[in-house]
Amino acid sequence: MSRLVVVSNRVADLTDPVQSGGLAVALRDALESRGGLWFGWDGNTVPSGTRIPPKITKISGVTTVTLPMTQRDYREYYVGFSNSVLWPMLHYRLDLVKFKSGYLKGYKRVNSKFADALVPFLKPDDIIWVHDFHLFPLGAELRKRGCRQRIGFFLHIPFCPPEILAAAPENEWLVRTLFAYDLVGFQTITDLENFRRYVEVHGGGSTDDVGVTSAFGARTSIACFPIGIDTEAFQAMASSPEGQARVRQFRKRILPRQLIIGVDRLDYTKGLPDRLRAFARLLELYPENRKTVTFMQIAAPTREDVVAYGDIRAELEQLSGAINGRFGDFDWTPLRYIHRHVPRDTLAVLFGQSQVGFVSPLRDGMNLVAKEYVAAQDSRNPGVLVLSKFAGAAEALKEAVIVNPYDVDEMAESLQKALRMPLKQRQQRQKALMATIRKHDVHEWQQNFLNALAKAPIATEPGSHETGRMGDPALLPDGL
Ligand code: GDG
Repeated sequence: MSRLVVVSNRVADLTDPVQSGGLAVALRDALESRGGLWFGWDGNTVPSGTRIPPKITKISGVTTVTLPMTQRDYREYYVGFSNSVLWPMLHYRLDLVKFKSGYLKGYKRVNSKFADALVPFLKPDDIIWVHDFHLFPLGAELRKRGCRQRIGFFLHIPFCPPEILAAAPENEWLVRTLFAYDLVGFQTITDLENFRRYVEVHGGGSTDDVGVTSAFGARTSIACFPIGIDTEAFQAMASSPEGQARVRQFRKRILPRQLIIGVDRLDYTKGLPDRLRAFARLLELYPENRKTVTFMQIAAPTREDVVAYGDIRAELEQLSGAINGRFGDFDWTPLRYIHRHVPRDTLAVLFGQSQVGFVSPLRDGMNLVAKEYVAAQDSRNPGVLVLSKFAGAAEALKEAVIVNPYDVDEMAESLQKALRMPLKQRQQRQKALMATIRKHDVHEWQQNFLNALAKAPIATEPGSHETGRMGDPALLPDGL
């Protein structure tokens, strides 16, 4: 079997079980099961002009190759083009796009640096799997350097409609770079359709019925690969005796009869302010929930150098203070808002102990929390998942209580419905949801993507496949 080379913006610390990114959790699993190499940023910044060679580490069959980023690259590529242009844009939030000169140049520069640093580690028969919006042009950069391996790309976040993407600087260039990959994977049919429409409108493109799309005078394959979780492992974590004991202790202290839980990175795409408002509305409309229901929202810190994240944080702090001030009492805190990372096993147990999992993103590629919540339930007395129709996960998790995350009243009604749902109905829904996440788990996701990549017709990108020096075993760094 060919060696798997995963490339993502950030390489997770494989020794740290407290990972908060969905991507990190899924990829660690893919690499551990096949063996391979994971290449990307180590999370550190160094002064501009500093040159530090890549660091090579081996952990349980996985080699990680990481490099730091200069402060300028961090500002222009990471905070700038990736997180202040592409992230809001692809989540349909043109209003939050902040474009400054230097951002696009920085994005191109870092993709080119990544390619330079990666090429010496590649072997001719590697399968290369590039992840996410930070690295759209990496495939094209690798091709320029003579890489002829199969290269696939998976977009973890939504692909917005062409009408929105058209507002991005050099959007045609950006989409055209995807044609250097042999396979481009999306989370949902909606994303795939948006891409297909974009290449039709802007690239004079067309897609045949096996998913080969031709545009801009080039060709690639496109398909949907909805990401899953390691369902069995998460289920086991939720029922671990240590975790259960920790949460029993905790329940004694806060004593809610019913718990609603939300867990997210603190991101404006996750719909947190209206989620909090929906909880307040629940207490207003159905006062019987006062003193008996607590809403715990865990919002892990993320991307704190991006201005929009500071704004959303301030809004949530203000809102949670207002809700507790208005409804709280000596013996009851309605909202527990926790702005920090919580260990993964504690999350799993908390999910299992909650009557409602409240997942209301305004737009989300998939949303793994929704699937984790389902995995953590006890089938004899399961909680209810309340899920935004704009999460990619809603395409498959049809037995959840589906809500419009922009409609606060509707969400409040749905919370009430979930809190009062009869046992039989909860069990039926849980059974169906569990069957879906068992069948379509992270193992299936990896296998489907990698099988499709192995079979995809070779992409054609003008001038992309000329021979190069890379892949010569004599040039590989020691030990690889
Ligand atoms: C991107 C896409 C897509 C959260 N807080 C803590 C914590 N988490 C974990 C969750 C879950 C993961 O982080 C979040 O995954 P999501 O899928 O919900 O969201 P993103 O981070 O935005 O991920 C998304 C995903 O990529 C995969 O393709 O589904 O749409 O946006 O696993 O449990 N984990 C710990 N402490 C926390 O405080 N340990």
